[in-house]
Amino acid sequence: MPRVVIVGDRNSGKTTFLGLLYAAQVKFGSDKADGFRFHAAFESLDEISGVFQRLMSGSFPDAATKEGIREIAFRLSYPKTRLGVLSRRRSRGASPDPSASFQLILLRSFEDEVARWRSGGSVAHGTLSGALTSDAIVIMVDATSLAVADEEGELATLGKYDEAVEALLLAIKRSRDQAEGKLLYPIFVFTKFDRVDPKVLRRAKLDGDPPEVSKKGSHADYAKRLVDRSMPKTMSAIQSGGRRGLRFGTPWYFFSWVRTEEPLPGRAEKIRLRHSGAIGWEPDYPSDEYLSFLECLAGIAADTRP
Ligand SMILES: Nc1nc2c(ncn2[C@@H]2O[C@H](COP(=O)(O)OP(=O)(O)OP(=O)(O)O)[C@@H](O)[C@H]2O)c(=O)[nH]1
Ligand SMILES: [Mg+2]
Repeated sequence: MPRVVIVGDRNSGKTTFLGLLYAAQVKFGSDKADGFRFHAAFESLDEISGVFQRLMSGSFPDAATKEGIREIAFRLSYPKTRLGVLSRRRSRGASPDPSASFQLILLRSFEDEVARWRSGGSVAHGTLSGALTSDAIVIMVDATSLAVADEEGELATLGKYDEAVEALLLAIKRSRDQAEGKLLYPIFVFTKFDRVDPKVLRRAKLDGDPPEVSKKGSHADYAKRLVDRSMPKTMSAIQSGGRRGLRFGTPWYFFSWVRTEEPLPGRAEKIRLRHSGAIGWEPDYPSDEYLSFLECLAGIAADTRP
């Protein structure tokens, strides 16, 4: 079962992302015409369905529901036709399996953990150790933390977070230097992209909205331009070669967001709901991005199958 580790800063939108991922699975799993099947095999089903219910009624995760989620296992089956990613791989001889299981592991207080480990602790103990044996690493980038460095300058780097992710990637590489022909897949997810500073996009010469996820090349280019500038150390760790041992795959990129209502003074921020055929009402979010994310995991499952 592929292990997918999620890293992100505190309050970066991790739980909301997982809740929306769940919502996308429910949406496509319940739409018969689509034939996309999701089997709820969550170990933390209570928590994730609690987050899901809040999102569906227009609220962000609360402190109680967001504490619980650490590890989520899920099983996904899908019709062969939907998965372009898979059919490409299948032609290279991988045996088609119409379903795949995943384990999503959320590393909590990621920066604290990295700091503790770098000041003398060991990465093999504590929650970071889960990352050492992962098949893919999901790197959350909070779009609201992207900023322009100065009037004429480039985008600012994400400093400490960039260094923390770089350190983790290099540690994973070191710990698996005997692995021959092994790939670790980096996946960047921009969260809260509805709140990205328009100045940042203008400075990077990007349109106000990312291209649709179906336009693979331009979608990736758009994201890469932001990641290259904000996470330079992480990117060079990913590109660092070496003839032996673990290598990093070409990164994948996704965008996560929900639209919110105009904030009312003194009230918690509300998610904007939209009408949806299958379910009634749902958050206003880019479900294609989450579906593609799941397809990406399915592709990784096909590649990592022993
Ligand atoms: N506008 C907007 N706000 C978001 C989005 N995602 C998260 N937020 C805001 O960010 C807050 C934190 O989101 P969570 O998903 O709980 O973040 P987290 O990373 O799980 O937080 P911790 O578990 O506490 O580290 C939410 O309460 C929202 O206010 C988004 O897509 N759009
Ligand atoms: Mg959380």
